[in-house]
Amino acid sequence: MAIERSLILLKPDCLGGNHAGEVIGRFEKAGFEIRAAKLIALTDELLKEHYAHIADRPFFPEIVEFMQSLPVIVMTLQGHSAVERVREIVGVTDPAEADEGTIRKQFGTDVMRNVVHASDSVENAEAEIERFFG
Ligand code: FUP
Repeated sequence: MAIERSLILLKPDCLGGNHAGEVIGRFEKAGFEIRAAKLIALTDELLKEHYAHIADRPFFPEIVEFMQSLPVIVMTLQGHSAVERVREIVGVTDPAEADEGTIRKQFGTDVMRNVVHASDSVENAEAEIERFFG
């Protein structure tokens, strides 16, 4: 098992719902180490880069509005197979389809208000960490 890093965003519904402590606790209990963390307001430019793969979809303006509705916490987690294991803990994109016990199942509202972002590959994780932390 390789030691990997994953880039996590605690989205506005996470902070707005006062779930940040519990969500971070899930990651800590699973054995991940927090290597970096900060509270930021997401700019249009950052969102366009981060969501480049969905920037031309009709729902993108709504995502921008939501993601800018409150600050987000951006953090880097490190541990064994972090990319895959963090996404297991988070659950699939749509909370309604997420497994019982996952973060999105427990705290998510809908496909947009799904609590957290977590990197989907080692390559994307490294690019996202560079984007948010330089
Ligand atoms: P994920 O990797 O699980 O964050 O999912 P995606 O990269 O596919 O989607 C990015 C964000 O777009 C998700 F957080 C939710 C949002 N989204 C919608 O709001 N509607 C959709 O139909 C698909 C995605």
